Amino acid sequence: MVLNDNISVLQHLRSSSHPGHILVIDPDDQTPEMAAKRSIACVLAGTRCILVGGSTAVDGTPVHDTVVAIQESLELCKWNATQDSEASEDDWNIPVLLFPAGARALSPAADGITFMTLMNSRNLQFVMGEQVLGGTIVQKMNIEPIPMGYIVFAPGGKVGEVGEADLILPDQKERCVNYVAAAECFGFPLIYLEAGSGASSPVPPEMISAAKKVAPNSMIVVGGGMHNGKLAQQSVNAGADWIVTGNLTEEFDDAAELEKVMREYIQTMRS
Ligand code: 1GP
Repeated sequence: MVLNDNISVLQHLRSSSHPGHILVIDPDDQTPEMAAKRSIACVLAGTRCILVGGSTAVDGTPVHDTVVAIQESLELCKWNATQDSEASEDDWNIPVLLFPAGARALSPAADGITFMTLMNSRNLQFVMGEQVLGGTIVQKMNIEPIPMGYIVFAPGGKVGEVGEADLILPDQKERCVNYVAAAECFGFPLIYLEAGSGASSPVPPEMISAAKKVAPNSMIVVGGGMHNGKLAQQSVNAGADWIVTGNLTEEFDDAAELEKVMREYIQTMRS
């Protein structure tokens, strides 16, 4: 699967300027129309990738409808850009990736999928079970798998609970390093350090910097509880390549207001 004529999703992620911003859309929390509206506002603010999924979205239908709505809106913006000499079409080549809870929450309308293993789950189903069910489906759907090591930190939230994660606690830096080093040895291009959506505290910066040190070839993705640009900036300073935001964007139904908030967020994150 290619994003445009010759760029794969992974190439897009690698060649985007870092730190970059990723929006996560939970189809359980919003209509496809609202998801599309929020996605466009965030892309205008500087978001360079959109993930669709959540820890409870197990049925494919809301996921598929949401992916289709986002793709249609991006296509429309891209077409508009071709009519405007000052706008760039490329700015609208934004990958829409599945961020699935399991093998059923998939859609062929996506550009790719974070093909992940929840490395610190106690349940093998999340480490390798869903993946064995989903691999064939992903190949048939012809969506690009982006291999990802997914590691859940305290407090962990819903994903920690549903994914039965043996959470990494704030004083367990060595465990963090061991998981991340293993992820690097597997060759995962993405390693996602997750504190859980809406977490009261994000992944500690010292964990991120320790992770970055042992995984120089991977992109470090950090998400969960970064509800302002300052928190995102701390993660970036510690070594995060990508910052993921979900909850915050759901506070805004007005596109112009969301664009303004996210523009400031991304600017602060990069400053
Ligand atoms: C969830 O890490 C993401 O998987 C985003 O977290 O909703 O707290 O921004 P928030």
